[in-house]
Amino acid sequence: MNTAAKPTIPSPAPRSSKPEILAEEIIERLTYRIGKDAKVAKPHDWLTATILVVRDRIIDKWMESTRNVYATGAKRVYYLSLEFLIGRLMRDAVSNLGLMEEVRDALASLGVDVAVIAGLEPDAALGNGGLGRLAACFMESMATVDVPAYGYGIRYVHGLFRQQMADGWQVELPESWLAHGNPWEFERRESAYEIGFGGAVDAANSPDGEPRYIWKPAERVIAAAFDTPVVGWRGKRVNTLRLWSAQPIDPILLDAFNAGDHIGALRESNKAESLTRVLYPADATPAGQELRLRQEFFFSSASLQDILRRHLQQYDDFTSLPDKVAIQLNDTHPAVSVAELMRLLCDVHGLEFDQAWDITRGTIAYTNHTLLPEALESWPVPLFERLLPRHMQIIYAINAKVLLEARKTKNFSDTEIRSISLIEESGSRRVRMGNLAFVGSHSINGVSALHTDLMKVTVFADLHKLYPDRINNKTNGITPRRWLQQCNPGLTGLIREAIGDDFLDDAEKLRPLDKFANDGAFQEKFAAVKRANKVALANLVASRMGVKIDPSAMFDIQIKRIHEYKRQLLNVIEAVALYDQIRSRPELDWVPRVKLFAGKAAPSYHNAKLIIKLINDVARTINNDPAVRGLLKVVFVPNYNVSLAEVMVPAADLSEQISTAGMEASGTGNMKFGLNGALTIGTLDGANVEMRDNVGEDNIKIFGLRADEVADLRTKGHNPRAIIEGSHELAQALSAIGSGVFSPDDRNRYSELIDGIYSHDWFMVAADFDAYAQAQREVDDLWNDKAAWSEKTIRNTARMGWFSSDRTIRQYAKEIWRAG
Ligand code: B1N
Repeated sequence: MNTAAKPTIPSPAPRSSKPEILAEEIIERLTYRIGKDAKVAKPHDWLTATILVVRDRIIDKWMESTRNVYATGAKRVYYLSLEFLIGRLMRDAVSNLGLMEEVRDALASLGVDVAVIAGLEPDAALGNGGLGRLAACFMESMATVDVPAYGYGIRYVHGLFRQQMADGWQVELPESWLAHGNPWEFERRESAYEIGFGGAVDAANSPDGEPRYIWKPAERVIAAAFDTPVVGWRGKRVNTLRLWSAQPIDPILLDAFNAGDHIGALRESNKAESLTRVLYPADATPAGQELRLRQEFFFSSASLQDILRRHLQQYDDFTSLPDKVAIQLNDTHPAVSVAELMRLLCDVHGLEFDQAWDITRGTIAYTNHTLLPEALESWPVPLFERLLPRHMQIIYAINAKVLLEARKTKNFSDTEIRSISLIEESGSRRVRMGNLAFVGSHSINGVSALHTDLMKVTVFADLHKLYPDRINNKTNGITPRRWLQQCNPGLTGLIREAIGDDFLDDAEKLRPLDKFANDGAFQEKFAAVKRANKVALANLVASRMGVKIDPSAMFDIQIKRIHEYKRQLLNVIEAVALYDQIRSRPELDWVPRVKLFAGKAAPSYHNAKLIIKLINDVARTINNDPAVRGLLKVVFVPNYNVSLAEVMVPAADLSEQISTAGMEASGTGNMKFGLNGALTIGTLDGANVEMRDNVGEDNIKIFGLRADEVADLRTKGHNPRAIIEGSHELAQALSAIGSGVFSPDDRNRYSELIDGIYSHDWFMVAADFDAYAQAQREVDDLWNDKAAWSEKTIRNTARMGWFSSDRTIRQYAKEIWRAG
């Protein structure tokens, strides 16, 4: 042992933020880290050099944040998510550090345009949609409201596919966000864990006579950590996003290689690396393959081993785990954590089952994001048993305990027992991950008030009866830094002029803007900002697609994953109906509209891909018809991602949030549009309900069936054919689409899609059509009253502050985590 006194190591001097110093450092990184002469540096080199300089300004805070948690013994929050849809990071980091102008000036002095290099940063798409983007907003808000937190996920080499259009059809191309390296991340070679799969379980008797079980996996891989710092607003706190990458235990089998089997020598290595190679492109659609379960276990096990190691190092035993650690499961994707935490506590650290169970439930909490039955994860028992034999045993043991409790304390009937069991017994036997997550958690939350209420009476009705105080609501939110300040600097500037800066630190302080809603001069400025944002979007559409759109038309936008329940189909059918009307009543005063769509379809989701093709077919026909005289345009913007949303959201006049009531758990795009001063047309679904409560019913256009009415119609049955026959407009639009008016090259292309509406209309497209079309015409009338329109949109911005993810995170911290 080294007994010599440790030398005092001085801390590095704080970094200056003067533009001259920043410029000097950028040149120094360019030269010594990237090895490029400024004369020949490419825009990408400037970007990397700039990120390295910005990153340095984060590191001191990062270390300080970490040291503080150790020193104070504060509780740590771990957010386990298979998806983090973070998008670009530079503007976010620079803006949160308050260095926007300095960095711009520094780069300008070097002849570099910050906007140009910022546009080169890859959009990190390690997620599909709302669930992944929520995780990213939460990371930023946890740093902002000073919650010590780690995000844990997977470092996919290929994020969500790039979407291209080929003759109006979606084509998926691989996305390689790491192609130019990733200057934000730090590889942590010391934080690596072994993850096992398969094999068998050995039983042995411990000294106290209790049986002990030891899992002997047949396969093992290494989970290696890559850390990205996450800076909160005003650089207050810096948390860590830790993403796991799979690596082989033996990078190359030399015996095989030397024997001439060069491919076989790399087999293990390829197999390991394939684990974290791609993100599953499923969004509320099933992703039931073995590799997916392997990914789920891989990142859950690595994260839990890391959490327990850190805890043990600081606190020496596990009884304090629930007091010092909160683990939040983002949906059921990490639900195997319940069994893995039990295994680590019992088999590896020697705790008794019952004690481990109390600790597990005290530590873990679960967020549910969907009620769609097809999206609820379950795994075939034989697969689970083969891949995770010890976990299967533990799940049976947990099941026995819970079912016994239900029989004894609540007298549950056989039907109730069947519905709460962790094993689905009808048909082929399957492990129900939702039930596992539920029983292993002290808190189960939904993501909007309506969704939480529905959870209690649908999927989790019987579990809710057994544990009536576990289900709670945490309505989603969005970070106002990215979704107002950064994506809409024009509006941010205007608000600051009007009401000062308080709202920058607390979005609910947008409220004083309400006073300006009727102020004519302010209305004009507000409209001018919107117009500038529309011009920017029009330029993007022109340069990317060669389509001209008129910024003085109403921009009516629906951007989100393509899914039947989200009803892009309803929107495009209404466009067809409007097209008919414009042609048959050309003398009327039609409001010029541009209907913009964007979104990706799961590659295996046939109807979703067909809907994309339909939008493009309809767009081609309408946009090329001189009879429309430019009064209606339809545009499908390809490759929707976070960066595209940052341009489209600020440019929207009308936000389409039109899901079949009861099916969209919350939605978060709805909030982004409202905050940026768009009017919402929507159903009473998900968080739309709370948006109406906040902005007031005069400032949102609600239409259509409510969730309970949808449920009623579905049980009683409705007659879509009769509805269609009773609606001339709808009948005509459906018949045009179904008979091939928009697809002369393949007249039957849409016949099945349209038949679905006639025969069952599961998503209530026919049932809601008339109400939707009428609501759209009312929106037209409002548009014609410029002052009324302005007033409503200003009130939306003023009253959306509650939907800040800072509010959401404070509620999680207080009511679930008891942390921060
Ligand atoms: O989560 C969002 C909500 O705002 C949306 O309403 C909801 O649809 C979305 C399996 C999902 N629910 N379920 C998923 C994603 C990937 C996957 O493989 C399911 N995404 C949602 C945030 O709460």
